[in-house]
Amino acid sequence: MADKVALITGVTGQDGAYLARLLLAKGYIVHGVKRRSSSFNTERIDDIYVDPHERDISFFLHHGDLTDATNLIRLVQETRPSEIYNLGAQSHVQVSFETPEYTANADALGTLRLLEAIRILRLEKTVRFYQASTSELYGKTLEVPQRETTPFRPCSPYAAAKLYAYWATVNYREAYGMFAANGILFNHESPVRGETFVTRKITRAVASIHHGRQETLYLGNIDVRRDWGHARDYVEGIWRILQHDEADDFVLATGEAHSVREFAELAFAETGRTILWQGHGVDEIGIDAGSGAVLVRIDPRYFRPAEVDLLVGDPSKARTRLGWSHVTGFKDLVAEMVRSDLARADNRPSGRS
Ligand code: NDP
Ligand code: GDR
Repeated sequence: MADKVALITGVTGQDGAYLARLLLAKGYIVHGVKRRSSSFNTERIDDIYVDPHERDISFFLHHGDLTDATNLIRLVQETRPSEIYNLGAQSHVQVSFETPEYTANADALGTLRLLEAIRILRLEKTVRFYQASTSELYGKTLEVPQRETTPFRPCSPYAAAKLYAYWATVNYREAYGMFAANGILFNHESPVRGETFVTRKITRAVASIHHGRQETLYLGNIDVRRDWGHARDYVEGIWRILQHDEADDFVLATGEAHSVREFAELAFAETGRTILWQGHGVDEIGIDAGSGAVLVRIDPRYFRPAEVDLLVGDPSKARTRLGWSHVTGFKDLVAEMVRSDLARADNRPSGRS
């Protein structure tokens, strides 16, 4: 197993950080691609980074960007990976409505550039390629739960870009015999989830309010339902997808849906708080704010131009063919995220989308 070499785009993100750890623990040499940034963006992987002057290093970082084709070709050429995990993306659905062209460039064309890099270097028979596809592809589909055969119906620039990447991956598999596989992953979270995704925004607010640094939390649509799992479990599934004997596409999900409202209520309950919901069409629940209840206001600024109401996955194929299923359930996920944010001393107020 000594010769397994992985190249991970998006290594500084939530999944990249969990996957790099998993692969290092399995004995891989891991090359991660990080973007140039004017401030540090490696917080999630600082503890596994080793000074390049040390000996016997297995984790390397390289500057790169999915919008830069020559850079990607050079990185693949220099690192000679046996497995490429394309996790890099502009991954925020709401932000994609504001930056649709950039999102298409990084998420759709970025995937194509990486696939082409493999082909240009004639590595299509030696490299295994993983594409970070998403339940957002299902968008407004009416089929519940969603599985690998469910028709896609994307409804954001992010999902449309990821749809292109999904089909490019399938096409390179069919056209060039490349081991190229999609993981269609439903929402997965963790204590290092990006701070502007709703789960982390809520758990950070629980901590800020508990420590007296914030009074009110503002949220958008709280009735949408998602299938939330833990990133730790999902990176194990990602790895298994590339170890399978044939390249294929797999849904990774828990099979359970919960609303944003439920997530928030459970999270605040961790610190013994109830919620007084206010604003924009929510039924104001008749409790006295003076009783220790937390004020959560609905703010239309967080509504999306088009919304996905319900996503819940059927992970049967991954269970039967990969032996994968989630370990951490919804309640434990919420509790772990709240505990982690309570323990962080540096919580700033949680206000952004
Ligand atoms: P994050 O937003 O936490 O991480 C995204 C990563 O991509 C970061 O490392 C980011 O760098 C990097 N990145 C952004 N733009 C570029 C670019 N132009 N070139 C190179 N790298 C770039 O996402 P997650 O870890 O949560 O998700 C990983 C992947 O899985 C993404 O592709 C996402 O769309 C997809 N996905 C995620 C799901 C989830 O629930 N988490 C579910 C389904 C799919 P920087 O740190 O500098 O911003
Ligand atoms: P999502 O995650 O769009 O599913 O994409 P996000 O946590 O941003 O939103 C989930 C749902 O919560 C609603 N919502 C809010 N969302 C945010 N961010 N902020 C709010 O204040 C708020 N209030 C309500 C949203 O409208 C939405 O319905 C994530 C990303 O990781 C993608 O990259 C990935 O592909 C999908 O999950 C699966």
